[in-house]
Amino acid sequence: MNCRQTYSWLALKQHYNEIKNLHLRDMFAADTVRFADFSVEFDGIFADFSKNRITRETIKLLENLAHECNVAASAERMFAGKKINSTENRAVLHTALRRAATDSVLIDGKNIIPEIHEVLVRIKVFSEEIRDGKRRGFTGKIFTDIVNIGIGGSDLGPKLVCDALKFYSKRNLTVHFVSNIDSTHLAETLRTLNPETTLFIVSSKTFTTEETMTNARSARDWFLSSAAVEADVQSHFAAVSTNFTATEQFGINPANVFVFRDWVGGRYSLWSAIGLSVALSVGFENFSDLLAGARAMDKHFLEAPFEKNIPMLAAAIGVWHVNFFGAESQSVLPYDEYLRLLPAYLQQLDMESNGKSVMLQGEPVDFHTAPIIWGQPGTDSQHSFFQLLHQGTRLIPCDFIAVAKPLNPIGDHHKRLMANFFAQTEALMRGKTTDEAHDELLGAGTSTHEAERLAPHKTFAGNRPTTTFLIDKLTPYTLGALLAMYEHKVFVQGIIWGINSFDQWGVELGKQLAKAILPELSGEDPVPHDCSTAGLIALYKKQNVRT
Ligand code: G6Q
Repeated sequence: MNCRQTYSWLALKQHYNEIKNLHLRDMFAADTVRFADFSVEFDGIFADFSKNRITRETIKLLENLAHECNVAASAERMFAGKKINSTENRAVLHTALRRAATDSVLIDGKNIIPEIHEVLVRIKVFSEEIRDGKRRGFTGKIFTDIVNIGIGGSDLGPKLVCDALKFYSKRNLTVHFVSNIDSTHLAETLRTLNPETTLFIVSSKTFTTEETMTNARSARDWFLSSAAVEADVQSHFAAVSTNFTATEQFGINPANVFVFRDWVGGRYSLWSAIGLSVALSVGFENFSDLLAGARAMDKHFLEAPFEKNIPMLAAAIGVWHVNFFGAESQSVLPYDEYLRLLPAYLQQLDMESNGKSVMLQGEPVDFHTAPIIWGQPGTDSQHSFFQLLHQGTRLIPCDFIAVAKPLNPIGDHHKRLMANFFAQTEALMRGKTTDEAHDELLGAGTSTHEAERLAPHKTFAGNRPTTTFLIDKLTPYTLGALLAMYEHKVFVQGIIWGINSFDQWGVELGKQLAKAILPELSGEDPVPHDCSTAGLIALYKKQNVRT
């Protein structure tokens, strides 16, 4: 069903016209319980939605929309393993990866939970043996460096989590991530590493991805160019994949292969064996806590009433911004250095999932879907693009994320960080009127003429929507809950928009063309191109002569 044809969409349209000119400043002034009414506390994550341009009526209408679009029933179908990824005829079961061992989820009549837990036990044993120095390199030395070779979903999730949980990591075991096919990425990573103490994890769902396989082969060459012999590859390479045959062909010892299944999408795979690097870095207990946090969020998502359901509200308010206020982008602003990779991770999660223009039955959408996700950590970003957030011409809803208990307290740094955090959402909400700017200038001794000239430049329209997530403490558990929250937010939006959030056909065309161009770069006859592409290829071939 097209969401635009629902009763609630029409009602929301009318409601938008009624409230679009309300200013958040006035809404707060008139309603002292706004904060209490539009915020939700869940297990160490506090979400404040009150600084969005919503009223109680908005929430009611959005709830009706979710209801008319069958969001709750669709969520149950996903959790139950129905094949909701219709273009690939696959179930979507990243949530099963964090279920308890006693649970049961059936695919084609088979319970998949026992296999998930068998793999978890293997991850536990393997990661503990490496961390404890029981498993060593070919010369008997303890491993000091792990290199995860993977890209997209096989990189962004574990990279984010390893970085975010660095506080909990084993400091004498460094995890590196190599993703780009640009050889600089591999070369700069390996430059200081010792082959005797380096373990490679080749992470690829398909084990055919060009970037990953090219990097994996070059890493093996690098390893073999030391004193190692072919048989030593067995103790220095592990793999995470759904393609057991290909890992074997590559020469990886089956005992070092950790499997997952095709019902886990790449960008949803950090909970699977793709999290092996996480378990190596922070230990299996912490990896389990990450899963537990996500599991708790799954329960909250399935059970909490709409008006107290964090992912539902985040999703519905996001739809409200995109489809009614015409917001083109959404900024993610973590005020915690450990969460600096969150915007990049969410770019893939959100834009690869919902960057679609075709509905489930193949008809084109006649409304906007995923916003452009972007962001950087605060306070750094305050000194760059915040100008546009405050005074630019576009409406950019922002997620502000901070942690109440700092992991590395030094002096009053955290208070200063948080003062900025609170000030920014207040400023974006309130703004500053021209009169206020004018009076302020006069108060500072500026002449009347000068105050009039400068006041428009110092005016802030305000009324810019923000959602605040205040995390009690950054732990594996709260991180797991936060990431699962975003997964469900993306899911709900995909259901409302009637698109398939779990395929990614849009990345295929470029891959196909690259395959055709590659032989041409090595001297084979050119394939037909437009004159721009042909001209650029010819120029590159001329310039790329090795000196
Ligand atoms: C994610 C995508 C994509 C994928 C990479 C890597 O949802 O499917 O980012 O993760 O293309 O794929 P492999 O894991 O198969 O190498």
